Amino acid sequence: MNVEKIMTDLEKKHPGELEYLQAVREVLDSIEEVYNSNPQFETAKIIERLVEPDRILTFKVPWVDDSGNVNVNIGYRVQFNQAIGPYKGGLRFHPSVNLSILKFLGFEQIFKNSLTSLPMGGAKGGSDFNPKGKSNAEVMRFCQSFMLELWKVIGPETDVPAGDIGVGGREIGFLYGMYKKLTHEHVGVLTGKGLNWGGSLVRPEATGFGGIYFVQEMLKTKGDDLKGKTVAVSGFGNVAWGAVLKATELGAKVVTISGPDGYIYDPDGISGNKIDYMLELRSSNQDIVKPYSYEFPNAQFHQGKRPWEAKCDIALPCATQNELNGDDAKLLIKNGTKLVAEISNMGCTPEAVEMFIEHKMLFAPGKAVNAGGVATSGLEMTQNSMKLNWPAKEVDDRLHHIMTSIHESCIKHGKDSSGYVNYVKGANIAGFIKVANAMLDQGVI
Ligand code: 2IT
Repeated sequence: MNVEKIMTDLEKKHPGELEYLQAVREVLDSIEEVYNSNPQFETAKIIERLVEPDRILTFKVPWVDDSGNVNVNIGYRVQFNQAIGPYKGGLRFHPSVNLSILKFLGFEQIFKNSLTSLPMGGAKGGSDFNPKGKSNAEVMRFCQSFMLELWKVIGPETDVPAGDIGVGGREIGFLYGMYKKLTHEHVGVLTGKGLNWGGSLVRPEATGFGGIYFVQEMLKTKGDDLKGKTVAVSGFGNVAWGAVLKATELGAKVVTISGPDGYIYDPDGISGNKIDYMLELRSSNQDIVKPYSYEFPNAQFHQGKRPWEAKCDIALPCATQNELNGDDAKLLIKNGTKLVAEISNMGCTPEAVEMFIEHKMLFAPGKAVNAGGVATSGLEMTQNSMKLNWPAKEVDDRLHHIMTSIHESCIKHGKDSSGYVNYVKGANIAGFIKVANAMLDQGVI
């Protein structure tokens, strides 16, 4: 494989799809050596087949708002790869959504899902619809219209969507209701379902909890743990909430959360009822974090700034892609941060990642750190197939075990001769090998 040639060809075919090209380059750089020492991959053109999605569905989503106005959004499903299981991955509803973003997320999902050790292929979907500021009825009408197209290409053994940014329990409920009406079937076609109708305990917490379990393993390699550590978190949604909850439970002090409007610095730590307040903030239907500083006056609100300027031992991006850039990385390094783990998808820019690795910091990528979310979706699918519900402890124990084994895979494939663990390389190689071998076994399809 010649990485530069593949990238040049892809840039020609998909000009301007920056996030997608960024995600592909990171994987190619990581796997180049392994790929080229296994000529059977080149013969079968595994990489050329892997970087293009199996198919992309785009569709129109017309809906009527509460004032009677007709609105039109775009809906997408990118079915990327199904070598090791049915397509699986979230739906993102956010005004920034475009094909490049969904292709990057779908591509990453292939390797992430492979790392979980569960049989799930990679996919992603969503819409440029913004649920913030919309009424429940508007969100319902949008979701129903979205599912009127999506239902044709999904199914419990075909493609199992879930939530992502802007898609939580409420949206999954409306989507599921319409799917059921259209198909006359009550099946596990979506994950993140309500507990009364097929959902799994611990799924809401799973991405954040899994991320913190992974961080624990990273710290363990240095004989360290979370007790007494100062942690900076970005975002204030579902992922940030789960991470703050578990980090605090394990004795860390979380001092920041953030929104599009700026970040909160709480010198006393975000714990107890302040964590519950994050849920309130989220359901307030506004995309701002500032009200936290009215509710808890000891906390400061920093308008228009990102949390990476706060002094911390551990930084956890929990919001969206490329939310931590080279300048932020410099600040963190200057302030003595020892560990950065992406709980968001591709939270750091390539410049930032390069700096962390150059400085031999503990750094791990989203596809390993945040895999607990989709892993627990996989456990929800298992429970749906058995028509059984596991108790919370069973789900949490399995999640913990999966995160520990993903960490082991990263060490196995990412440790260099000096003993430094390159988690980016480790995660990409471990995720890739399994998918590539499955593709070899199954022929050119
Ligand atoms: O990025 C992700 O892994 C998710 N949004 C969760 C996907 C899933 O299918 O649970």
